[in-house]
Amino acid sequence: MNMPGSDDSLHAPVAPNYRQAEFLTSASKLSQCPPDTGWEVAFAGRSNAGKSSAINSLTNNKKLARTSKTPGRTQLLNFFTLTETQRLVDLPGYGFAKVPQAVKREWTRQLENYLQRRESLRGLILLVDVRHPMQPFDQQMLDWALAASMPVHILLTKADKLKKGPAKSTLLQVRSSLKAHAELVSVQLFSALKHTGHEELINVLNRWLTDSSVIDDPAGEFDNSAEIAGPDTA
Ligand SMILES: Nc1nc2c(ncn2[C@@H]2O[C@H](COP(=O)(O)OP(=O)(O)OP(=O)(O)O)[C@@H](O)[C@H]2O)c(=O)[nH]1
Ligand SMILES: [Mg+2]
Repeated sequence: MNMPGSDDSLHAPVAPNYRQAEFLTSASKLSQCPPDTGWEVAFAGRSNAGKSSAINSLTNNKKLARTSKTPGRTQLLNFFTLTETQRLVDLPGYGFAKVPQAVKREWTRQLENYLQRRESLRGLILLVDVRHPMQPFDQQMLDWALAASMPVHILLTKADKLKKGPAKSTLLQVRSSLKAHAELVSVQLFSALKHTGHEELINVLNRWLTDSSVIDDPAGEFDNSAEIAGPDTA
């Protein structure tokens, strides 16, 4: 066990250079994930929403995360290192169609496991197709995150598919519908194809990936699963 102050991972890191992202490992369940320390942000969303494309656009590396026209391309949790203590995670999409029910159920279970137990997870980037905003699955993910006090930043993706006016009005509509949760939830337009929306996204990622609040825990044992379990574990 690390003594407070004796471990570099207990010091808040500086904002990373996203272009230095490198593939670390894939996991099909929580036990296969890399050590749960440091700062991690996960990209979630329906299958085909553009999670892998967004990571590639952000890191300026077309080959980093595998993308596909076929929904369900990303079937594992894929981890990318930014620095020794900061990571991005490409999650499998939910709502994928062409896999057997049993496989679907197992993926959903592993995804939930990850979201509820991963202590280094600092926030969720939720990708939603701007043409079909906030479908039931998206709402479910958002509800889970809110219940867990997990910050969520919504990317309305494929913004290039709409004209500026309709894209902007979708943004305002979604933002207004989530006004009550403004402390935890933010929304922006994004296009991996046109590489637009990077600055706004990077601002959010930098904030989460350099969040020092966890370091204030004197024992260095901050546990965000406690927030999910309830106040009696605090
Ligand atoms: N026009 C446009 N197409 C996009 C954009 N982002 C992704 N796509 C396309 O959408 C499809 C799905 O993209 P992926 O990045 O593989 O989606 P994903 O969310 O990782 O999908 P799964 O791994 O199946 O969950 C691909 O054909 C991409 O080229 C975008 O911003 N604009
Ligand atoms: Mg993918």
